[in-house]
Amino acid sequence: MFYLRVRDGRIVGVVPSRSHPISRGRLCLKGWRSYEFAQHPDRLKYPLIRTRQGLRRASWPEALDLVAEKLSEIKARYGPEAIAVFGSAKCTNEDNYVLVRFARAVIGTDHVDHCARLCHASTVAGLARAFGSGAMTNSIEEIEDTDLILITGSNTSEQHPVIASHMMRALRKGARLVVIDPRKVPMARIAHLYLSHRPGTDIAWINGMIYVIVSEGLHNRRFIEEHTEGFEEMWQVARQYPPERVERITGIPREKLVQAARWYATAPRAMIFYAMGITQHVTGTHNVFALANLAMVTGHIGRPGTGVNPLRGQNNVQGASDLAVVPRKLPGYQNPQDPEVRARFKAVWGVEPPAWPGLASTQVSDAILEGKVRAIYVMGENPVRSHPDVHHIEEAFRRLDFLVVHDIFPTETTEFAHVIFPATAWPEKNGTFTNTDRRVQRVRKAVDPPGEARDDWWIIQEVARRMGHDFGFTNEAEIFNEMASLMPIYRGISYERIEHQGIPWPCPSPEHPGTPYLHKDGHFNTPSGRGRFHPVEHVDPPELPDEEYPFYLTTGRVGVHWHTRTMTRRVHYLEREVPEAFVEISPQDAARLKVRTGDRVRITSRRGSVEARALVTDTVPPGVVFSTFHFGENPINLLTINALDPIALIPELKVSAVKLEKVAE
Ligand SMILES: Nc1nc2c(c(=O)[nH]1)N[C@H]1C(S)=C(S)[C@@H](COP(=O)(O)OP(=O)(O)OC[C@H]3O[C@@H](n4cnc5c(=O)[nH]c(N)nc54)[C@H](O)[C@@H]3O)O[C@H]1N2
Ligand SMILES: Nc1nc2c(c(=O)[nH]1)N[C@H]1C(S)=C(S)[C@@H](COP(=O)(O)OP(=O)(O)OC[C@H]3O[C@@H](n4cnc5c(=O)[nH]c(N)nc54)[C@H](O)[C@@H]3O)O[C@H]1N2
Ligand SMILES: [Mo]
Repeated sequence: MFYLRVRDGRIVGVVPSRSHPISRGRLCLKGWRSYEFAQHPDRLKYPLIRTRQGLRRASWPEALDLVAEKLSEIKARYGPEAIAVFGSAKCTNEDNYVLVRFARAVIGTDHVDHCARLCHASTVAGLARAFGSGAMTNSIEEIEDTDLILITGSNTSEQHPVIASHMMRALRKGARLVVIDPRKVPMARIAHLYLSHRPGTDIAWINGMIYVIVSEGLHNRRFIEEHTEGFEEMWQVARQYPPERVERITGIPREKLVQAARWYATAPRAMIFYAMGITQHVTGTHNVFALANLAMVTGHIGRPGTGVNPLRGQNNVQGASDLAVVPRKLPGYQNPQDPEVRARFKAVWGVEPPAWPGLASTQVSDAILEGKVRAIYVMGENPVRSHPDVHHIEEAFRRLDFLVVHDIFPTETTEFAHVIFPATAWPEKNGTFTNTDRRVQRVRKAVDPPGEARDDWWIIQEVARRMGHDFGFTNEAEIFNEMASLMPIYRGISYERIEHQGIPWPCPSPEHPGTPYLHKDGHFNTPSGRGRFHPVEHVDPPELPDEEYPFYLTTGRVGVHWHTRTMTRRVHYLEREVPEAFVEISPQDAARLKVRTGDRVRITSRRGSVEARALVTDTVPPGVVFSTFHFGENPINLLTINALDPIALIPELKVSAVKLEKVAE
């Protein structure tokens, strides 16, 4: 958390809050200067309408009228299921709540989704089934007092540097660090034990650890008996993963696997941390099940300093998920099929929310190409670069009858939009964000927005009013109160209570202090109150390297950039650090391909081709290359595969097969 220093209406600096329990006066690289993007001249300042000649400036009433008219027309002609709505993990809870009400009560569609689909959809699905709740089980404050930290599929020091600093504190107090990642990321370099595995083989090593733990009698029998169900079925599968077999599938030397298993099982307290390396696979939900199995086998859950802890992505992805910016849910993880829940929403919204199951954002492109979806309303996302298989999504977006986008900058997605609304950015907003450990906290307006930019919630409310629904909100506190009244997990939270410090949900009443860790003493939120084991088998990723495409491509991020770089490309010192698309290649492969750092290489998959500069490094093992999706002009997602996890509908962003060629300059 931090304060902004403002002089003459402009932000001139950042002061981190020392009293905040998580950040404690620390910020990541981007935190210090990222406000620069908000004052960049490229900001969208006026509503824009597309005409045959291109985009032209429009007045607010004109643009709002057009959107209301077009959406009403499409709804009348094709029904609400022809319209999809994408919310934003960059926007506040208040923005997202108004969007959810607009989608479900005004348009009447359940095709509502946001970037969590590409991110932690598998966490939410997996942990909800295993433990009854899809969030981090423990709090960041507990990290420093744990005895063992197991990190897998998370480049923590680059993507979650404030959390990494809590880990460093734990290490200084004597905790052990085990890192399991195909890439030797910075945390792997300081780990007590580092295991490098082939991308897409996580279930095998996790089952292998369970094999070692149970065969050596290191499991927690009492915890398993008293607090869980399904152990036997799970064990029947995990027992087929002895270390020799795991070594063949994953490439992890058996002694290292045994060592990791023993350390994890025998530590008095052990915490698991994971992120996209676990979730972004066609087996994403099964990967999460496997980690939940591992924690329950040892009883490392339900106490401080333990648990299964997905590191969340965007500043408000937890909040956007809580508010049901996802299909098949209502705010607060409530079931839209439940008549009692429906009645409560109807009492406030005036209409019942749709009961039919909507599409995930990753299914929308196909639905457009089949003529089922005709319009999309996007608030604060750049799907044309963040989704896999860019050719496919661009083809779909070109066919849309109508696309509305709110953003703060022109993006690859606004290029397809019929109407573009200029939104306020976070330094210009009031509201709340819910952070990765479920803490609902305030954000306050520090400066005025540029030009005629308006708050996201205001824009949606104005469209809704023109479609016959007056929400009547005059400020963010009113929105918060309505939303909290509908969500038992937020009910006890109010702006007054979080004036100085946030409160982690569940917080059911105004007297409740909030809940720093879930599943206390092994009481799970599942229907039976027990944690549920799930048997899971290793299966190969949908596309493996072969003769023609001999490399694994795994994709992700770097510390200085943010996603599709709409913001960080506009912060001078961040852009200077990494100004160009690059691809990490191992020294062995580089020697074979006669490529050196700085050479241009073409990366090609079955779906497309991009160029990038080679970066020769031992971060990647031979046979694996890594690149980021930060560079819209060299979109790595041209290469990735649009294959989905059947449960969570998250795409396989971490494994595709590619070939490399040196490009003559
Ligand atoms: N600087 C910066 N910070 C960010 C973001 C950003 O764009 N920039 N984005 C935020 C968001 S939305 C998110 S979701 C998080 C993401 O945070 P991370 O998940 O840490 O980020 P990724 O770069 O996607 O890296 C995933 C890790 O998975 C590893 N990996 C690849 N394949 C596999 C595999 O098959 N198995 C396993 N176990 N590991 C594998 C990679 O080597 C990498 O270390 O970061 C957040 N923080
Ligand atoms: N290959 C590959 N692809 C990936 C991933 C990967 O690891 N590999 N990771 C995936 C993950 S984890 C994620 S979370 C997604 C992210 O996918 P997206 O959310 O689509 O990507 P962003 O670039 O963060 O887009 C956010 C947009 O919101 C705008 N914006 C910022 N603040 C505001 C605001 O206050 N109001 C409005 N209206 N707009 C605002 C920004 O300018 C930007 O255009 O990408 C996914 N794509
Ligand atoms: Mo994410």
